[in-house]
Amino acid sequence: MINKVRHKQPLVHNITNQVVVNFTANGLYALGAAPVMANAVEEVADMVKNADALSLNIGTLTTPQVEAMIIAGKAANEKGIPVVLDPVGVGATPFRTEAAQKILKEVDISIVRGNAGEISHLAGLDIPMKGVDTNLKGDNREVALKVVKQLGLPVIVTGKQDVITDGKRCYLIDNGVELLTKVTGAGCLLSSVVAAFLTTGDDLLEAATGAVGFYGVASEVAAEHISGPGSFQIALLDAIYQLNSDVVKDTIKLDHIIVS
Ligand code: ATP
Ligand code: TZP
Ligand code: MG
Ligand code: MG
Repeated sequence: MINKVRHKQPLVHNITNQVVVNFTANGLYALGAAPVMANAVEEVADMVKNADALSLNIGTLTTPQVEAMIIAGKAANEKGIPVVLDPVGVGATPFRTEAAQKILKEVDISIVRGNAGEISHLAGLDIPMKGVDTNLKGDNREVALKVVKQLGLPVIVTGKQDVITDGKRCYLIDNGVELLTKVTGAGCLLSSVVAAFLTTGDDLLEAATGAVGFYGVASEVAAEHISGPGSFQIALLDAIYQLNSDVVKDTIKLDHIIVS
């Protein structure tokens, strides 16, 4: 899949938060994809016409941005390109929660990616949030399987263990390093990497799992020769750029369960 992404160089249209715009664009370039950031309600539908995937991220949401996401999402649905939703901090405020629900109602989302707290909130479970982070500890698999039923669409729950499920199949990935939680945008970039992988034409759940596994292995490579979060952030971009499929195959810690 990574070779397909690098060959295709898909254009990923991101409507994302102010914190991670630059990191997300650089991460997509490092991956071999092409980023574009466009937020204006006047242009998002036109931008989607050129895009291969759409990544929606509610991290620093405003009312016009919600409107732009819905316009872009509908245009993406019409075109038949994948749409990823990262519900950053959903549950932290009523505005975010209502906006996320509205986007889910109006747009056909291909897959949602978030931490366990965010994903739980989307499904109406009341989990304490600390800003955009969650203190929720426990089994991500349990959360994912509960939530996927309620939401009725595929989910990626990330954390120490990553769970990718559509309610029938469930992939578990145990790669990744804790330093990812000390770099802002590590999750947001992953959501856009998932969007890029969904353009390969592979089975959606397998493509999403490929993206999450690739990213986890890249983070492990990046963590090998760094001194802290600053150099790790740069090393992660370099690892995403350099990582080849053989290393991913040798390093990925992947498990697969059939749910039903
Ligand atoms: P948050 O908003 O809580 O920081 P996030 O949106 O940044 O969440 P994460 O859940 O941190 O997203 O996932 C981003 C990446 O970090 C994923 O690849 C995940 O596997 C990895 N990750 C998160 N926590 C850990 C951990 N404790 N150990 C190893 N990898 C982790
Ligand atoms: N505040 C609003 S959006 C954002 C912060 C800190 C970035 C969140 O990034 P991630 O990838 O969820 O850690
Ligand atoms: Mg994070
Ligand atoms: Mg996040």
